[in-house]
Amino acid sequence: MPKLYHSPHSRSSRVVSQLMLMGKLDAVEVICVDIIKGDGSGRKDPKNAHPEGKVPYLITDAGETIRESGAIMMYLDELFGHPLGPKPGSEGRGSYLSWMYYYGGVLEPALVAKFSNLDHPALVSTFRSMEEVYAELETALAQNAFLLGDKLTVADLIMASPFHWAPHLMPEIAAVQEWVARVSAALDMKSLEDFEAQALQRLKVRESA
Ligand SMILES: N[C@@H](CCC(=O)N[C@@H](CS)C(=O)NCC(=O)O)C(=O)O
Repeated sequence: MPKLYHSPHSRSSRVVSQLMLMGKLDAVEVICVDIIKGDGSGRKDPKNAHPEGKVPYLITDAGETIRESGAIMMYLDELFGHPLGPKPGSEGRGSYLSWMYYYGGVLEPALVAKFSNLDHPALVSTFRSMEEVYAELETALAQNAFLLGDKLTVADLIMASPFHWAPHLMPEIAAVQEWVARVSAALDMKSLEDFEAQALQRLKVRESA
């Protein structure tokens, strides 16, 4: 069984949401670990196999390790028969790959620059800014309910995720706001919250042991 290293209310939560949506949460061993949070609290958990103590991190059945949310999410979609993404060679695959890489290569750096108030020409010339990300999303969603058309894919899960944990970064663009709401509605937020509460509890019990 693949092992997923997860910390509640973090970037690995979207992987848990994906597994829930695919009905495959029981097919992966979720190992809950502590991480160092943005405010400096927490710790680098010795139980976490990630070399830098980050989450998510996946170890496959063959013992191969996978880092980076996008890679893990695409791997899990493939492993379980592509329920949430186009298969290699099928229509939409190029767009899907573009969004998955755009997330890690553009959205994340632009997002971190924005919430850290970093404004350096090298950042903008290399990654562009959240304004361009918002414009890309608006264009993609002008005619479609989801990024690849009328079906939700892993690309929606990863691209919408920052607006779930940082709603203040949501642009005043109706098409984007409605899309984020559609992605939230497709996810089982209540089950995710219950799962996260139990994970937090397990971590607390471990800490006090
Ligand atoms: N680009 C990575 C980022 C992973 C990441 O930074 N995760 C945070 C949790 S939201 C973390 O583990 N932080 C702990 C640390 O930096 O030590 C991905 O998306 O997988």
